[in-house]
Parts: sequence; structure tokens; C-alpha cells
Amino acid sequence: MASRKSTARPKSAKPDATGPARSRGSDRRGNGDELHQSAGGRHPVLTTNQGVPLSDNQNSLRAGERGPSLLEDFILREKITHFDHERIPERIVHARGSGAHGYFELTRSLKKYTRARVLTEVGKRTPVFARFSTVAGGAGSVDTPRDVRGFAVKFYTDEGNWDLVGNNIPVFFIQDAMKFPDVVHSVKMEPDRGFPQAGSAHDTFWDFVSLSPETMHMVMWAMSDRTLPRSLRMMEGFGVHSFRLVDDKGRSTFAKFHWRPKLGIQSTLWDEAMKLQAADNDFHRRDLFEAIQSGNFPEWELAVQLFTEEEAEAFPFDHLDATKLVPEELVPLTVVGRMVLDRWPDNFFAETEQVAFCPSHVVPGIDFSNDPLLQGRLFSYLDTQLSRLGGPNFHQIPINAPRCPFANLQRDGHMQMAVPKGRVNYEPSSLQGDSPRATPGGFASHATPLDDGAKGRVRAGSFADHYSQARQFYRSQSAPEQAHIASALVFELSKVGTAHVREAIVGHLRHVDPALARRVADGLGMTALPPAPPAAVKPQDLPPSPALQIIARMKDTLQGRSVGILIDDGSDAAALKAVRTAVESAGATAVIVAPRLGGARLDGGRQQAADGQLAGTPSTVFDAVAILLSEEAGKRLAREAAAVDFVRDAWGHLKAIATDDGGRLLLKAGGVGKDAGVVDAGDTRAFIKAARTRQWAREPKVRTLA
Ligand code: HDE
Repeated sequence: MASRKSTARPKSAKPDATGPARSRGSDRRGNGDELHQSAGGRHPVLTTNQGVPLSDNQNSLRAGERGPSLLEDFILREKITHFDHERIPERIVHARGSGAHGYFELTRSLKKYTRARVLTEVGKRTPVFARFSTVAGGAGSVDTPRDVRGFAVKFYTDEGNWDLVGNNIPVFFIQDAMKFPDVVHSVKMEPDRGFPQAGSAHDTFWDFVSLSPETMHMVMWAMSDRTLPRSLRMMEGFGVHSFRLVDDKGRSTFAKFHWRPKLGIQSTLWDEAMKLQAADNDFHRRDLFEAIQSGNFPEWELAVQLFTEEEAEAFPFDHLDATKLVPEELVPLTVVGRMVLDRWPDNFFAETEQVAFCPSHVVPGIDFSNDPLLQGRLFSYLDTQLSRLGGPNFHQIPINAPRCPFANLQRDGHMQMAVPKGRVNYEPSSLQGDSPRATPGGFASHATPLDDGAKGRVRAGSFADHYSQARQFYRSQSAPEQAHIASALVFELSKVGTAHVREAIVGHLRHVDPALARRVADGLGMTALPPAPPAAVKPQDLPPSPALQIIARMKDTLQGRSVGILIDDGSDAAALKAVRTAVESAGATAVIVAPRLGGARLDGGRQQAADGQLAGTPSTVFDAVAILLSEEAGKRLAREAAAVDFVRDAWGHLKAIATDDGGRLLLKAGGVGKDAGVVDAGDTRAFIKAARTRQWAREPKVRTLA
């Protein structure tokens, strides 16, 4: 009897009536401890949700040792019922996401333009919660499909919550909210077959695109490497729409919001992204988690583009059209603050899953523009969250609740957590002196003059040019980036089974750039160029904007990135130390990979543990690799597929490779050739220099690009 009692059993818990019977059974089998396991230490008392202490959390209430379970077992029923309801409906878009806590610090006051204190009090740190997401895939889908990324930030300001709910691309597929359900239906898995998951490479998406020329600008961005971020820490964020900043005199200025990563923009290659889907489903989530846990806090600058109504009138496009961006060359960016993410959530569900962002959450001094896409969003988010989070009181969930005092006369409803006191739940009232009232300093909508046009389902004529900025984007790219866009289009359209859809897309591309259309047509094996559809407005040649490139915006740094070092028995201990020190001094993480996790015995006899086992740690998860092998190990690993793939992929993904003589035997087996990025492991300076970028000049040698 004594042996079945766990040391951690709560003192207050009395063995229930069935205890002795079960224990006799257990004792007879001699495994009583197995059925009443408990870790040692000082644990709080385990209770039901009603606070009733439990004496047994491992055995249900049964009618005898081999009899049926009893309905009476309220403990089992409560536990299973709660479990049955552990999932809530996932977001219809942006279901897969990763979030983190941090702060926003204002470095430059926008007092001239706004009365929002979050943008006027320099030095003040406002708590934030940021969530990054893919759009199309379900909550359990992979982190690295070709997809737009959500970039949503909740600022818990002293004047209420401000949510900046943006993407990592500054434009959107459509101009009017009316088309949102259609574009989303078209990109998500096809309804009859239930695939593909998390990808746009299928007929329904491209069918929608082919019939909606307004998508062409965003399609150029989506086919670029912007949709293949290397890390969530290395992507930009954009508020997309024009917002209004309003000062204390009611004067308004338009503002576009930009997040710029401290580590610069970095992307993966398509082949790498596909292989990452197998190597690590959680590549981005893990990367964000590890960076925060190791104290390398991700950081972004917040910048704004500010322009007046009159300046906007002179733009060669309509800034209220979300398929258009305001080039930096036209309106420069002003950096006003920084966001640092320094705390991983304590609980994924309670925080990252239950967080509810809403573009209509603005504070006094920030207001909306008439962008018809933004206007539709103002309704949608609260509506979807009512069903996702189960009722009208989800603002009380800790992750959603304002951190400043809040009070109103809304009452009751599902999951009301507060206990409002008093008689007065209406306004005006004279019965209770402390009931909340509106204040003259509160939020007031900007008195935007309206034109006197007639009511109607209309699209502004100023929204009609669908190709000029698509052309500007494509022509602003570097040669490798243009090749990636062409190749991405060939890949995606090769997955489209319907010939007329493929042809229609190539037709649109003729308006974007005739050479691009030709490349894609050749890549698809089309013998003749399909006709271009009529364009409502003749595409313009806008000046190129180098700020739209990734390559031009990459930072010449290895900060925040990761280098894999492959070793085996007999590897040179001094070389390992030198490479590792160089990598870490450059601000990157050195990760030792070996055929066995226990590591390898280095040439001096020291046993070096590995961080990753070769078969489960392919080079796709690194930014550069070093191959440090004895001759014997080089020969052995040249016959090992995982090792050969390790170097073959590093070469194919244009990564810097440092090697010694033993490593060269493996490189040969992996078909690695010579170029500036393949360096001697002894020359750590050259290795670090090469590792800071990709070897773009190698690309034509390793793959056929469209
Ligand atoms: Fe969203 N969007 N969206 N969206 N969106 C949602 O809200 C919607 C749009 C964006 O991490 C949903 O709570 C409409 C543009 C992000 O939780 C939903 C329209 C941009 C997130 C919704 C748009 C975004 C969402 C789904 C066109 C970039 C994830 C779950 C009128 C500026 C936020 C939810 C998070 C989520 C509707 C267009 C960004 C259904 C109707 C443009 C980052 O309400």
C-alpha cells in the first residue's frame, strides 16, 4: 500500500473509495508505481476546473478492475470534454503564424502631423505583440511555401490599442474588398479535391489572376524572392494602405508605414525553400524562437512616408488604390522608431493563436483613408473574430486587452469575464457619478470632404492602370532577381493544367515586359506568344526604383545567420576552432554537424559533440557551410548520400563553402566546382566575406533559369 502512494500526492487529497481496490490490482501485477507515476519535487496541487484536488490523474473510474467505465467519473469527463474543445476555428487566412512580445520605442516625434502619443513621445517604450504569418496554408502547414507573409503588430498604447496589420509586400492583389473572398477562395486548396495546401501553383488561383488584371503588380512581387524569406527577422513589413495622421488642430497628412529589418532583407532560393519544407516544417518559427531565447532580439525600424492631399493629387497613380505603391524615390522614408521583440509567448495558444488584430483599432491622431480595400477590412476582422474566438468579449483575453484603463457600457454576452458593478449600464444617466462618459479629447474621425458623385458600385477611373507599376517593379530588379521571377512563373504555370489560363497569363505579361513574356513562354514550351488582352490604360515606363530589389537592400553582414560545420572522426581540431571563432565573431551561429549526434573524435583525441545529426540537418538550414574532414572521413562520406547532398545543395543554393583536403573529396562527389565562394578553410577571412552573400555568379552554372 505505501509504495503506491506518490511522494507528490497532495496532502489535502484523500484517497477516494476506489483507491484500495485499484491498488490491490496494481500491486498484484507488481507495477503500482507505473500506474501512479509522479515526478518528484514541489508541485502545486492538481485540481479540476472547479478547484477540487485530485488523488489520481491516471486511472478512470471503473466498475471493477476489468469492468466498464462509469459515467459518474466527472474528473475524466471534464478532462476529455476540455480536450475535445481544445481547437478553435482557425483563421480563414493567415492561419499559420508565429508571434512574440516586445516594445516599440519612438526615436523621432511626429508631433507636427499627429496627436497620437505613441508617435509623439520620443523615448517612450510602448509594449507590442507581433505576429507573422503565411496566408494560404492551414495552421499546421509549413513555414516556407511561396506565399505572402502577414506582418501584424499590436501596440498597447496609453490611448488604447493600435493595430498595424500589414504584409511583407507593399501592395495587394485586389483593389476592392468585394473581391477578397474570391481571391482567397482561388488560392486556398481547391474545394473538390482538397489540395494543394499552402501554395498558389494551381489552376484556380491563376484562373482568377488571368481574369483580374489588377492583380498583376502583386503577382510580380509574389513571384519574386520576397515570398521566400530567409527568416521572419529578415523581412520588411508594410501597412499597405494610406492612413491619415491627424494633428490637434484636425489637419491631416497621409502616411504609409514601413518596417525595415535591422538585419537587412534576405531570401531563400525556390529550390532551397522546397527542400526546407522537408528539412524543417517550423523553419521560421524555430528561427524566431531561437533568436529571442539566445538574446539576439529581432529588430525593425518603423519608417513613414508622409504626403499631403495636394502632393497625392500630383502622383502618376492613385494612392488610394492598394495595388499601387509610393516609390521611395518619390516620397522618401523617415525613420521614426524601432521595434524590438524580446520575449517569446508563455503559451502559444493563449497568445499567438488567440490574438485578434484589427485594422480598425486606431488611436486618436491616426485615421483611415478612403482606400476601398481598407474600408472593407474595417468590418471584416471583428466579424471573423466573433466566431473564431466565440463571442463578443474576446477583448478581455489578456493578449487582446488594452493595457490602459478601459470602460464602457457594453455588457453580458458569451464568456463575460468581468463583473460590472452598479445599476447604470446606459448613457446618459444621472444615477451613478462614476459611469464612463465620452470626452472631447477622444477619437474623432477626420472630417474628410466627400465628392458629390452618385451612389453606385463603381471603380475609380484612376485605378485603371494595372501594368505600369508591375513593369516598374520587374524592371527595377537585378538580373538574378528577374530570372527568379521568370522561373517562378514557369514553375507555377507548369502546375496549371488548363492551357487557356497559362496563355492568358503570358498575354498579361506582354504588357508588363515583352521580354519577360517571351522568357516565360519559352520556359513553358509555347511555340507562339499568346495575344495580349486589351489594356484599359497604356502601360507607362516609370523610372526604375532600386529600393524595390532585395539584392540591393541586403546588408553586407553575417549577423543573425547560421553556418553549418560538417565534421567526423579525425577532423582537424585547430581548423574547427578557427572557423568557429570566425563565424561567431561575425555575429553568426556556428552549428556542428556530424554523422552521429554524439559527435566525433577530433585529430588531437578530443571528443566534439554535434549540434545536429547529418541526416536530419541538411545544409538547407544554413547560410554557409564548412567541410572539415580527415582524408579517411572524406572518402567514407563521399559514399554517404546525406553528406553528398549536404555539399551538393550548398553548391546549388549558391552558398559559400570552406573546405580542407579531406572535405574536397566529398565536394568532388557532390559535383562542387570552383568559384569565388569555394574557399580554403584556412582562410577564414575569405570564408566570412563570401558567406555574407550568395554567389550569384554561380547560378547560371547550376540551374537552367527561365
Ligand atoms: Fe486581412 N484578414 N483581409 N489583409 N489580414 C485577416 O482576420 C481581410 C488584407 C492581414 O496575425 C482575417 O483575424 C479582408 C490586406 C494579416 O492574426 C480576416 C481583406 C492585408 C492578417 C481578414 C483583407 C491583410 C489578416 C482572418 C480585404 C495587408 C493576420 C483572421 C478587404 C495590409 C493577422 C482574422 C494575424 C487576417 C480579412 C486584406 C493583412 C478574414 C476582408 C490588404 C497580417 O478578417
